[in-house]
Amino acid sequence: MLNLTGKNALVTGIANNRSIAWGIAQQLHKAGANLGITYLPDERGKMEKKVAELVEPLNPSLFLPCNVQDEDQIKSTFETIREQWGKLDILIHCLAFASKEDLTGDFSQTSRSGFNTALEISTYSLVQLSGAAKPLMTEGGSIVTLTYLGGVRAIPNYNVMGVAKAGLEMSVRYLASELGPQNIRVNAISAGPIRTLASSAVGGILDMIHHVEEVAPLRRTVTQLEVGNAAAFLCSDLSSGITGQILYVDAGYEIMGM
Ligand code: NAD
Ligand code: 0WE
Repeated sequence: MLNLTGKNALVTGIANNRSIAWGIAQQLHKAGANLGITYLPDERGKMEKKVAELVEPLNPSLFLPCNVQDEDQIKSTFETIREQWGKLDILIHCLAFASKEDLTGDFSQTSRSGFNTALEISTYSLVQLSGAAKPLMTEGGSIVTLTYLGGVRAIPNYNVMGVAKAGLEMSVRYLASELGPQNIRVNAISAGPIRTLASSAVGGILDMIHHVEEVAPLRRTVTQLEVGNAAAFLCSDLSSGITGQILYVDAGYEIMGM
């Protein structure tokens, strides 16, 4: 059965109690995993305090700042894992960012810097974190990232994030191909729209959610905990034959043509 005891899991992307990464961390904890949590530090340390209070019940044995735009923070995160844990089994990549002005209006007007930022934070970070995790996954491992249908179809206003997710999904395949011989599996969960800090900042997200509630086979949206359950599955031996895949956790929305 689903059992992650003895597994060391690094979870990125928790900002608050609505984060998808929070749903994932709770389900990995429930399955018995030992957790390390990273957060995006700010100048005043507000995020550190907020996330620390939130995750306290999950007893993380590591709690570290990790801005993926900062090479040194990534280095020291994995250095600490090497010293404290010795090996890593699970990496959850659950972060994305594009500048707000690039998530509305004409895609053709995306600035060079906006394009670069979105792909650096949302796409390259998976490659970078996986490369850092590789030498620590000495007993095999599982890497899971979060993607969205807007990386496969043109969804209004998703714009540069769609390009970033297309790159992310292809990165999953190349990483799976490279890391498979070391028994490291790499998969993505394509989640349906969920109200989180990132999505709530997007105009029209409620209309999109209502559309999914009308059209998706299950006639509802999905929850962070449902995504967390799928992630726990992809991190466990129950999915030992699965790598390089995009698993839709979207109440079935993706299959519909109308
Ligand atoms: P969220 O705002 O809770 O999470 C986004 C996280 O990215 C935050 O924790 C933030 O701190 C982190 N982040 C941003 N820039 C960073 C940086 N430079 N370094 C480190 N961390 C950084 O929102 P969410 O909706 O839970 O998003 C998590 C993932 O799920 C993203 O990849 C998103 O694209 C994906 N996703 C979201 C939805 C949705 O509808 N909410 C649907 C499908 C996929
Ligand atoms: O991947 C996402 C959210 C990504 C995101 C959201 C923001 C808003 C705040 C990345 N960067 C930022 N930057 C900000 O300043 N989702 C899948 C949720 C989402 O975002 C959309 C969606 C959906 C769904 C944007 C446009 C249209 C639909």
